[in-house]
Amino acid sequence: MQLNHASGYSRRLVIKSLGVGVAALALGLPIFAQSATSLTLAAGTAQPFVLPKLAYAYDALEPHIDARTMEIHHTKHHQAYINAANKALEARPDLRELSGEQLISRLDAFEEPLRTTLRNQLGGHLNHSFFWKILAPAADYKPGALRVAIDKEFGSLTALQKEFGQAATTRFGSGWVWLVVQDGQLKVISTANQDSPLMLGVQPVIALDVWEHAYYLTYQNRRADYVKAFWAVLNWDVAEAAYENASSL
Ligand code: MN3
Repeated sequence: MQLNHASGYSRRLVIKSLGVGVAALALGLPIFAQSATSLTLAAGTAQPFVLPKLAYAYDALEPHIDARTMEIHHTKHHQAYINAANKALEARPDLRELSGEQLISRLDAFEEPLRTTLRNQLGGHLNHSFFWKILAPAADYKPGALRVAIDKEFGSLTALQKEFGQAATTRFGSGWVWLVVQDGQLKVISTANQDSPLMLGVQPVIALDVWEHAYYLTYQNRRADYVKAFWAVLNWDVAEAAYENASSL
């Protein structure tokens, strides 16, 4: 949809068009949560955006992801995305009631440079918010419907890990690798920079940040080793919940 962004009237149109899409935006994840029937926003996705607290200590993922990396990644990198997204939206009180998920899912409705700023900075905020939740100290999990679906659709967890690792190591430069649900099917995709799977209309189940800042202190250039280590700190309970929500849409 191309809108004339110079007039206040068109800005009201943007809100109206976004509002109509609310029911379709049932992004039922803990972080991407947006009730299909309510405008109540999940913590952290309402404006102004705030840095979510982690459910574990910075050193809780060692030796797989070191404490210093976690602290810098969370307090510096993620905070910077939040600050930039909030700054860009300061001048747009007409968009204040929209959640991060609503904004990122409708980027085409916005003019430049706002569109690119939201893509990069709000994308960074939402991606990292999901990433912190999908991580956890090593623990025993009870395999659920997601693990059954992985076996069915990929053949085995090992086969998924191989495909995921392939996507992670071949993503040139900075980006993310995702296990998503698309049309009811599990699929491995990667996105460049801070592009969100919500921009593609697909729901994330598992996410891995493959920017160098996510692993460089411990792994330097060894991205493949970081990707392997990731599976030891994956929170399968959250992944199962994300899968269940994505599958119910
Ligand atoms: Mn990052």
